[in-house]
Amino acid sequence: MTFLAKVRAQHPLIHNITNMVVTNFTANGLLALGASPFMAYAHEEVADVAAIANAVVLNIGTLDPYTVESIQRAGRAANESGVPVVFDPVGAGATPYRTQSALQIIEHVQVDVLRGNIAEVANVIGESWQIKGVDAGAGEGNMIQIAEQAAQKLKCIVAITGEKDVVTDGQNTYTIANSHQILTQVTGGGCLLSAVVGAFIAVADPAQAQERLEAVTEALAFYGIAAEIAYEQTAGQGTGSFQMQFINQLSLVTPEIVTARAQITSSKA
Ligand code: ATP
Ligand code: TZP
Ligand code: MG
Ligand code: MG
Repeated sequence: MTFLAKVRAQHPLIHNITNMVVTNFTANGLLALGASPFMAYAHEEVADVAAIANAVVLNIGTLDPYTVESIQRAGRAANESGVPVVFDPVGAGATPYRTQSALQIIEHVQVDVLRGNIAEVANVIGESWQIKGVDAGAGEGNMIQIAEQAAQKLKCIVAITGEKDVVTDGQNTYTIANSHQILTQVTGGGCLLSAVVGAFIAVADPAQAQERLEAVTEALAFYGIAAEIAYEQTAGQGTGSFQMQFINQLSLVTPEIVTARAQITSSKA
């Protein structure tokens, strides 16, 4: 059974601590996929929610001290209960506060998947890379190298997205060519992807590291294929129509379509 089929059969509960820009888009995207979104931030309940979730997705898009504390409490509770944690370090490198908060989170929480654009991931591991707000700018270096370096340093799976996406555990690396550039013109394209990665890793066997890596890779291929089909169906109509059709495709793309369209290549570090 593919991970997509398992998500649709199991409806994993995804605890999101995310940003105020993408909250509704994230919840609707997860519902379309077949997962159950749950947004919960209060210090009084985040540990309890994380412990009963099937994955926890942490995002610093509109961070403040209260949310950073919520993220750390949820992350630690997830670690204690063996619940997988996805971290999206939105805008790391854009301001010292954002970078320091991202570093503080990875110091206190064992992250299972780090998902970001190349600038965010580079800044999290102390490599400089230009970032304009939440969007990656120019930098020196190779996407695969930075991803592998980050995975080895943080001992987790790293997914860097851009024109192509890279997923690696520091040893085995997959490059995914599915996607469409129009996704970058819809806010939350990356944040929802991080939540979708949470839904896919939620249904992978935690004892099987390779299975987790494959689940994250399938999540990115599935998401890119949904974007490709949504674009094919709304070409010329603008980003609003694309956004609506993209949510539709998250519910309509089947495992068979993923198998037929996936463009995945593998390499070794
Ligand atoms: P940023 O804030 O820089 O936009 P992000 O966190 O939103 O980053 P992206 O890198 O935009 O994340 O990735 C979100 C989705 O958009 C991924 O599925 C990725 O494959 C796709 N994507 C990003 N850039 C491109 C591109 N130039 N061409 C095609 N697809 C892209
Ligand atoms: N500002 C702070 S968070 C955010 C914006 C615009 C959303 C970023 O979403 P994404 O998925 O990284 O494009
Ligand atoms: Mg984007
Ligand atoms: Mg982002």
